[in-house]
Amino acid sequence: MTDAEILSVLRPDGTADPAHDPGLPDAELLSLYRHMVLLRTVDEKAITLQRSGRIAFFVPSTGQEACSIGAGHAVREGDWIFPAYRDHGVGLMRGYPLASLIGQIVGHATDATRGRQMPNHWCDRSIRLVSVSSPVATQLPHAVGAAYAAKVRGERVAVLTTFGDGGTSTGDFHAAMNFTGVFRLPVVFFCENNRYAISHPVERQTAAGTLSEKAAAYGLPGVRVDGNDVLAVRKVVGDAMDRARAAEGGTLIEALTYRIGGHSTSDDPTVYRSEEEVAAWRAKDPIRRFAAFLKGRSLLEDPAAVEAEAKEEVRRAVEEAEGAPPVPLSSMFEDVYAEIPWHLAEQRDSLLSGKG
Ligand SMILES: Cc1ncc(C[n+]2csc(CCOP(=O)(O)OP(=O)(O)O)c2C)c(N)n1
Repeated sequence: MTDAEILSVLRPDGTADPAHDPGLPDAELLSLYRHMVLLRTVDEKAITLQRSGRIAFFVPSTGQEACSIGAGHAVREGDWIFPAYRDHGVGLMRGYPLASLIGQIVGHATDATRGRQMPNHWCDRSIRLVSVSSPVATQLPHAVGAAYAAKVRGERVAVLTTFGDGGTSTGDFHAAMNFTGVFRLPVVFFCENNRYAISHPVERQTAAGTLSEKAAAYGLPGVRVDGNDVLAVRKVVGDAMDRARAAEGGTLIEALTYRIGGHSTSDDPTVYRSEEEVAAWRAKDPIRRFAAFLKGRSLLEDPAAVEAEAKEEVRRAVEEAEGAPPVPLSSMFEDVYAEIPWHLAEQRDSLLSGKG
């Protein structure tokens, strides 16, 4: 991989490069920060819940908060989101309620997916947040389909889809990028290159110098951005979404970042990564970096207060989700058929009578 042209805004001295600063109002800057802290707090709590047997599984995004939150902030009402499993931050930034997010991982009655989905498989029709796909990169052709439909209907919306570096090796990536190029569709492909697909390093994933240069083969612009810089991510995703809404076609964005924790709660990353490598990326923490910028602008006085507020919000959401009753057994037979077929009705009755 080469280091060619990586766009960043936040400079080492904590100031923003005026050439690319998206120029967000103070309240929006603070909102970005709060959501990044909230996202990290969700991770910490979810890992504790999983380790103590209160949830089954979790996919953390620690280290990648600037990607999800920066990209999520560029999504407007009417746009569609087809996210990867690691991007709960996109929904959170778009207004997906924390109570729903925690409800989904706990899987009790407050879970909109009624305990049928794995944790991290969120969806919310009201904000066009389409259900997370488990198979790597299958969300890309789904996003393209939604974009094609929007184009046919003459709607001026953009479609954001997010995925990892491993996703670029799939046939779905090729088909989605090609279709988007040929039909000039409003899709923003946001690839979070966190350097690993579970244990598989990105250098073994491709022989190309960068992932963004793959865009050229499909006639799309390809952009590389510092994925630990929330303002830079906001800038490039915002520009690409604007282009999409203006019917100027799709974009591939490669955000360079790093997953600080395991791939999921079922992974032990110490067997394939060195402590030095992780420490080097910890030093580039996206939240600390943004906090330095906010402090320089006198917008953030007390980061500990923001953290305490996030902890309390998450604590309350967990309490609500765990306090909800379990999903009733009968729900297993609902939501598929408008009229339940006789053989399923028979099975349901047998189960509910306790004789099943
Ligand atoms: C088609 C398919 N193959 C394999 C898997 C198992 N799997 C789950 S996540 C993952 C790695 C994906 O890595 P990447 O796309 O880089 O995203 P990241 O997890 O790093 O965010 C794999 C191989 C899967 N879910 N789907």
